Amino acid sequence: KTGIILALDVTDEENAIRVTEAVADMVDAVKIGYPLVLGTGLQIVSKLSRYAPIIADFKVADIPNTDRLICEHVFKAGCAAIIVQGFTGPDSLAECVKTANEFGGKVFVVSEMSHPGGDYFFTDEISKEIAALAKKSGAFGIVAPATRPERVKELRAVIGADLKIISPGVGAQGGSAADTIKAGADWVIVGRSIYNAADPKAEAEKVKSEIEKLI
Ligand code: BMP
Repeated sequence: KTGIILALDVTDEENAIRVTEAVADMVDAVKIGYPLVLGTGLQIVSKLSRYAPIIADFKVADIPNTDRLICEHVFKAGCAAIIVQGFTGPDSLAECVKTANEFGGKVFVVSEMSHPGGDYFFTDEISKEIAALAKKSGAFGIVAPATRPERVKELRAVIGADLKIISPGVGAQGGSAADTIKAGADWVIVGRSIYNAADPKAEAEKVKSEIEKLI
C-alpha cells in the first residue's frame, strides 16, 4: 500500500494511459470521473483497470432506482468502487450499497468537500451526520477534505476504525499528504500535481515518500 489514489482528470485516452502507466507502481487505485469518461467513454475503464483498481467518481445523487441503474453500469464496466453523495438520504445510499455488493464493489460517500465553498452547506454537523449515515448504510468509506485535516480527524472519530477515508485536496488545492494521513485518512487523492507534472512518476514518488516518513 502506498496511500495514494491518482485522480485522473485528463480528458483523452492517450494522456490517461500515459499517466497511469507512469505511476501505476506508486498508486493503490485510480479515480476517474466525468472529465475522462465524458471525454473517452466508459470503455476507458477496461483499458485502465489493467494497471490499478478503478474508482468511479460520479458523485451519484438521485432517487434509489436511478442510483441503481448508474451503479450497475459502473460495476459492469469493471470499476472496483463508486463515489456517491450522502445528502440524498438513507434509501438512496442503501440502494447504492446494495447494488455495489451484488457486484463485489465498494461505495465511498462524500461527507464534506475540499474546495473553499465546500463547508458552506456541508457544515460540521451535516458532514458528521452524513458520515454516520455512511457507516450505518454499510458503505466502505467516506471522502473527506485534505484541505481541512481537522475535519478529517473529526469525521474519523464519527466513523471509527471500520470505514476507510479517502481525501482529495493534496497538492493543487494546498493540502498536505502527511497532515492528512496523520489526521486519520487511509489514502490521499492526488490529481493535477501528478498528471500535470513534467515527470508524473517523480511527483508521485515525492508524495509516497512523504507518507512513508510517517511510518
Ligand atoms: P486535484 O488534486 O487536481 O485537486 O484533484 C482532486 C480530485 O478530487 C478531483 O477529481 C476532484 O473532482 C475530486 N474531489 C475534490 O477535489 N474534492 C472533494 O471534496 C471531492 C472530490 O471528489
